[in-house]
Amino acid sequence: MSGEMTILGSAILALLLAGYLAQQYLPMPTPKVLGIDLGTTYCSVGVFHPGTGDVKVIMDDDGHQSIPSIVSFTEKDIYVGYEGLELADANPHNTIYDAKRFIGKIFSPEELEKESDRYQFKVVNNDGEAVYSIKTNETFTVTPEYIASQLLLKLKKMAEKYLGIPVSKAVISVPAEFDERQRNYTVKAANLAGLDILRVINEPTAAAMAYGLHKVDVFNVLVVDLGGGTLDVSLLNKQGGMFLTRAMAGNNKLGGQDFNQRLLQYLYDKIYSTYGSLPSLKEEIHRLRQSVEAVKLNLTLYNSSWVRMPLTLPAYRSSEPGKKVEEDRTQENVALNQKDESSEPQKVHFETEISRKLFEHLNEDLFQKILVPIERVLKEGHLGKEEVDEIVLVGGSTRIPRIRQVIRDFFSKEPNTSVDPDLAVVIGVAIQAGIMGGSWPLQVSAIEIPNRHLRKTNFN
Ligand SMILES: *[C@@H]1O[C@H](CO)[C@@H](O)[C@H](O)[C@H]1NC(C)=O
Ligand SMILES: *[C@@H]1O[C@H](CO)[C@@H](O)[C@H](O)[C@H]1NC(C)=O
Ligand SMILES: *[C@@H]1O[C@H](CO)[C@@H](O)[C@H](O)[C@H]1NC(C)=O
Ligand SMILES: *[C@@H]1O[C@H](CO)[C@@H](O)[C@H](O)[C@H]1NC(C)=O
Ligand SMILES: CC(=O)N[C@H]1CO[C@H](CO)[C@@H](O)[C@@H]1O
Repeated sequence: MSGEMTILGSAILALLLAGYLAQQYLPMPTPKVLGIDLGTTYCSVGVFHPGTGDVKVIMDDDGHQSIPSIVSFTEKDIYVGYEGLELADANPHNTIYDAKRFIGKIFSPEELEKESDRYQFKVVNNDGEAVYSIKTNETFTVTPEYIASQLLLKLKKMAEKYLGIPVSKAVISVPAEFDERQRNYTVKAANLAGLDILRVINEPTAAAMAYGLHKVDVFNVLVVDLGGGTLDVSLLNKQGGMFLTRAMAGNNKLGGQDFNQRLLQYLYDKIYSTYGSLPSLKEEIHRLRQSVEAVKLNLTLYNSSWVRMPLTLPAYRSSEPGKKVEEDRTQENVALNQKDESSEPQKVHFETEISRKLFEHLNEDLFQKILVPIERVLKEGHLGKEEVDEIVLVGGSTRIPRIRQVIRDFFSKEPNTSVDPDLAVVIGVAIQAGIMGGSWPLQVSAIEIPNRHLRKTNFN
């Protein structure tokens, strides 16, 4: 009997040894499971390389690590990502974006109407679900999950090109606040793209994993995700290597676009006070918006930046709809303006310096608003701010130095910012995909405990 045990024991040992040697001497195993971040405005795909333990975020043909979540329909074809973005201006009614805001969601008629007013494409109410009406040389409707499937198909192809083999399995992330229905529809979208979803994980959990927090000894993790238009704050607890979402709060009307708007308003005021009129050419307004974004990005690195551009301004005083113009319209002024209306537009070279200090001053109240949902999740989680072990910052807007400082000052603690905030989620999902792909036989396979009863508090 004991002899048999020994033989069995030796056999097992031999097997383990063979496995170990195989890992050492066989060619690097190819990743088999994709990690996908299907974002509202951008999406990305990554893989975990079992051999090296590195995550690779896969690039498109032009070297982008993320593609815009945009799908544009024309008579000829369906254009996805950057190709869809290029068509957005020329084909606005058939160019769909923000599909993640609609996927798997049931709306009241009023809610859906209000939502669709924000877009140039047509949203139709189909028993409470949103569908998009497309009109090329034919008229048809598509669902949000179909839009998502086109994005996922593109990501899948990028990954297959990089890996050189077909892939059919993936792990995908969703916002922590997604209910079961929204999760199911996200999975359905992946299935339409020929992907089998092994696990759906929450975005904040993925971000925490990108920092390796599943492997170190921490208990309370706070994830702040500030993107282009929304703020999401999640409080996670780690229990025996598993993350549990304890509380969520956010503001779905706060993000990079709002900071740009403040700067744009400042420039309008400056132009008006210097030249007495405002740009009216669509092209110039577009370029002004682009330089606002460029200045904001530069100010994350430099103390000051410049806006420099030629403008063609109407000779008379114009007023922007909704803009407050100083009340200096004396009788004389009005007469002057009327006379000027027929004269040539003035061509000027507009140039102004924007310091980081000025940008911070213009946005200080908005930056302070970030603390509201943070305080809320601490209160809901019955946690003092000194009990938070790690603070993880995600989303492009967390690059703004003043925002980091507001958070650092509140916690008297350095937040975790070393991972690219635009890629933290996809990196974390790829790590989970590596675990699911069995890169190491004894890896745990689950990293998250679902919390079905949690609701998110919104502050707008
Ligand atoms: C629309 O155009 C495409 C390609 O130009 C063509 O294949 C399709 O049959 C056309 N559909 C209709 C209804 O004319
Ligand atoms: C989601 O999908 C699962 C499995 O297919 C199903 O059991 C469940 O009822 C679905 N839930 C909703 C809300 O659609
Ligand atoms: C920016 O300004 C701060 C003080 O206001 C100074 O300490 C820092 O060196 C400056 N950085 C650059 C790049 O000029
Ligand atoms: C941003 O910084 C780069 C590098 O210094 C510079 O070349 C570029 O002109 C700057 N852009 C703006 C809008 O200030
Ligand atoms: C400020 C900072 O970088 N904090 C932590 C970020 O996360 C790692 C865990 O991987 C910690 O070791 C750092 O101290």
